[in-house]
Amino acid sequence: MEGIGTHVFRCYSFLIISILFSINLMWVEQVLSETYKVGGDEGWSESVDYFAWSENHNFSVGDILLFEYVKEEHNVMEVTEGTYKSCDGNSGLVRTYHSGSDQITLTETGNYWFICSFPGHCLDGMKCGVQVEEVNAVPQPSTSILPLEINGIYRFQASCRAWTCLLSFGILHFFNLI
Ligand SMILES: [Cu+2]
Repeated sequence: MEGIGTHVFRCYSFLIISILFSINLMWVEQVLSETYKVGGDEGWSESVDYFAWSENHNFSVGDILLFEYVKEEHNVMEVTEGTYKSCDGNSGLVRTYHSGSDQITLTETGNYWFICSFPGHCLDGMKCGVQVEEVNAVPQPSTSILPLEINGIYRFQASCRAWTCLLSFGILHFFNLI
C-alpha cells in the first residue's frame, strides 16, 4: 500500500527532474548557435577591417551573420571567391541583401564571401570572408561569451527534445516506474 505522501513525492520529483532537463537542453542549444554582428559595434561600413574581425571569430554551421548598415548607402552581396578578390560585382553573384538589417544563416561548412557593391566600397575594404566549421558538439563552459540571439531552428529542436523528455517521464510515472 502506498501512502498519499509517496504519490505527492513522486509528482514533485517528476516535475523537478523535467524542469532541470528542459533547462539543460535549452542551455546546450544556446551554446551551439550564435548570431554575430558583422564588424562588431561599427557594423557594415567602410571603416572596419573585416579581415581582422573575421579572424577573431569562430563560425559554425547554424550561426547567423547580422549585417547592419544604412540601406541607402550600402548593401550586402554574397559572391564567389573570385569576385570577393576582384571586387567586380558584374559577375560571381550568389545572393543580394539590401534591407539594412540582414540576417544570413550559415547553413554549410566552407567559405562565404561578402562585398558591398556600391561604387568603390569593396575596393575600400568593404568585403568580408568567413570560414564556417562543423558544429562544435561539446558545450563550452558557462563562462564563454553568451550568444546575442538563439537561432530559431535550434530553439525549436531544443523544445522538441525537452517535450520528448517530459513525455517519457510522464509515461514512466504513469506506470509507477519512477
Ligand atoms: Cu558600401
